[in-house]
Amino acid sequence: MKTTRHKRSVTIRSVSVYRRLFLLLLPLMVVISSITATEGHAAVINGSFESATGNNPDDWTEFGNAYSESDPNAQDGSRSAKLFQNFTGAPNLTGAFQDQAVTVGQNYTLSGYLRNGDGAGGDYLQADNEAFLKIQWLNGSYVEVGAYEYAPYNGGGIDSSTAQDDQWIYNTLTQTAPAGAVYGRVTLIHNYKGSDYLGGSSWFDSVTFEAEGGGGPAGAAPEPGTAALILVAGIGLFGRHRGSLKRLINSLS
Ligand SMILES: [Ca+2]
Ligand SMILES: [Ca+2]
Repeated sequence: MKTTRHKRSVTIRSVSVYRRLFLLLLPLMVVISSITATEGHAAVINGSFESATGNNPDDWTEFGNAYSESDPNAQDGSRSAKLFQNFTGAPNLTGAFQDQAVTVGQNYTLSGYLRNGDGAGGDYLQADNEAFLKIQWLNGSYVEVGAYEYAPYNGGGIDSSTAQDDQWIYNTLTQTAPAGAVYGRVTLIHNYKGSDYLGGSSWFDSVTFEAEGGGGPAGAAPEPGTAALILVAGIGLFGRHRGSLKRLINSLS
């Protein structure tokens, strides 16, 4: 009987200790979860196209002929995205996209490097064919609420007349997430529109999508200053329970 009572007493004491430990650690858990939750929304994933299954770039959805290929002249790493026409007659589009959570009213910058030519003097864009970056704003049901194409006619992108052959050209465009936007669809476009059916490919590398100020898309990791403030607040909350913590440690010893 004595042993049973002792066991029960130990069990009740353990439950009490765990409960108190949980309450003491709660502020810290809140701090950690708030940081990890926001880190869940990273900027473009695999924006350098280094990760691929075969030639299919991971984390991107493709349409037409869009591939991740080994590229000795990659802007970053050893692979880049190569896009070219569908061979179904002009016009047709090839592309790759991925969606990132955004906040209405926040400015976002889409950037990346585009190249005309395979880096060795071949496969140049012909006629009116062009390649560019595009942001498409979507609501929670993935219906478009706005779009912006940084095509050559908007001063960016590449085509047969504006591109520096075999050179990586940096493109960047900043837009504000419009009312209703829940996602920013980061899109790479190869527009095959030459009426004379002349081809050519386009290459993309180092694509990024960031909230203005470097914070990344909505809910991205907080700025170091913000993270530090949250941590200080968490430590402060924890500090308020220092006496309780001391008593808990004493009760455990
Ligand atoms: Ca790369
Ligand atoms: Ca893919």
